[in-house]
Amino acid sequence: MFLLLSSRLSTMALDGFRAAVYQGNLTEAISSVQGFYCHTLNIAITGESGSGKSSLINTMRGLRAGDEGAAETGMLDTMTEPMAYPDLVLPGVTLWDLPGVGTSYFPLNTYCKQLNLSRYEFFIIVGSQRFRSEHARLVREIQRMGKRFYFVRSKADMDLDASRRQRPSSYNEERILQQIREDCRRGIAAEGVGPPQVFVVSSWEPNRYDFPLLRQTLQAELQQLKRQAFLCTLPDVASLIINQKKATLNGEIWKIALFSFLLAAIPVPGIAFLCTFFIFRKHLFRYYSSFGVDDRSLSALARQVGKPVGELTAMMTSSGTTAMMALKLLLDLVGTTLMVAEYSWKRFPLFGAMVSGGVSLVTTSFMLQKCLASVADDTQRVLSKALEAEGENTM
Ligand SMILES: Nc1nc2c(ncn2[C@@H]2O[C@H](COP(=O)(O)OP(=O)(O)O)[C@@H](O)[C@H]2O)c(=O)[nH]1
Ligand SMILES: [Mg+2]
Repeated sequence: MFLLLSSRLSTMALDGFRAAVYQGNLTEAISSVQGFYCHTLNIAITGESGSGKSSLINTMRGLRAGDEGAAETGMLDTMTEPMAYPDLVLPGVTLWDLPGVGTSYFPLNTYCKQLNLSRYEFFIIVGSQRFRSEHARLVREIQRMGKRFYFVRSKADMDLDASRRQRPSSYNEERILQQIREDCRRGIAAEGVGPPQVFVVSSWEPNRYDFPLLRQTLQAELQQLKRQAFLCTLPDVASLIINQKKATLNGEIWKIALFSFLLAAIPVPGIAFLCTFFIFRKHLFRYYSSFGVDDRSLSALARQVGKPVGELTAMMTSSGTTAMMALKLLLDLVGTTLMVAEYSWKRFPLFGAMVSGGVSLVTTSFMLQKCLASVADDTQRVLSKALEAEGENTM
């Protein structure tokens, strides 16, 4: 009952979010989904083949290899499809046992695409040796998707055993564990992730090393992870609405272009240039404010998500490209208008006016379409950044 009620509320929140994005009120869009989260969390257990992914899943579920319902483990990796295992303690959590990275079926370069990693909300990277390029690649990919992960360094018992045999006199368990943690943290930090969450475990000894901490941390962070998972779905929801709005505004461009045609057809040299310039400028600002990415709206949004406004304005790439494009097109327009004025207006005023108006019509409509597209892209980037910041606020 609780889940049903909550999912109905989530649907209402999503409707509010969509409406606010359509109205260009991004602060309202974020407010409308405050307090909502996903009810399920799909955790992908990934890493190289043989690193102990399946064994970790079994241990997390309180099972041993060979128990009924346990994941298959062993020396051979014949897995070609991800397998789902519900967590037996944490509500709504599914652990996905993924095939190993870097095998002949799943080479490093195509692994993320082949397994469509974007469908998982959270990741546990399992590595059984030193931090390697495969791990770095996974870290980068997860980061690129704006998602989070834990790094689990497995088979701690083997490292400790080897160390004990090699240097029995200077053997110090905590020091070795710390060295392993440091190696992993360094590797992850080199990919620009901080602070890395690293757990050194042995699936054969679930009560020792960092295994209890891994379970406690996941349990403690579960609500936040579900909230972040929910926020991660919103850019796609927004994308549909932003495209819808772009299509509507695109459909109106011909009217504006026609207006600019009529004005530019007035047989006074230079008028086409001025008309196109002012019409373009007026509508560009209208696009910024109607999508909610004008200066005032961006400041309000930055305040709401607790980020410096510069982080949001950095997402706005349209201003630069639009200005350059406008300048070039306007210069072309001035040239054409002057030429038309020189050769046609004096002798064939009607022809001159038509050419001048036509150039203005084409230029206005081309520029507005381009600007609209880049303002829409900016909106998508700004909103994604704001949602990411909102996700960080829940941490
Ligand atoms: N000593 C030790 N061996 C482990 C541990 N975890 C897994 N293994 C062994 O490593 C091999 C591969 O494990 P598996 O879970 O199948 O790896 P996967 O391919 O990543 O799923 C198996 O023979 C496991 O018994 C561990 O924590 N300690
Ligand atoms: Mg396996």
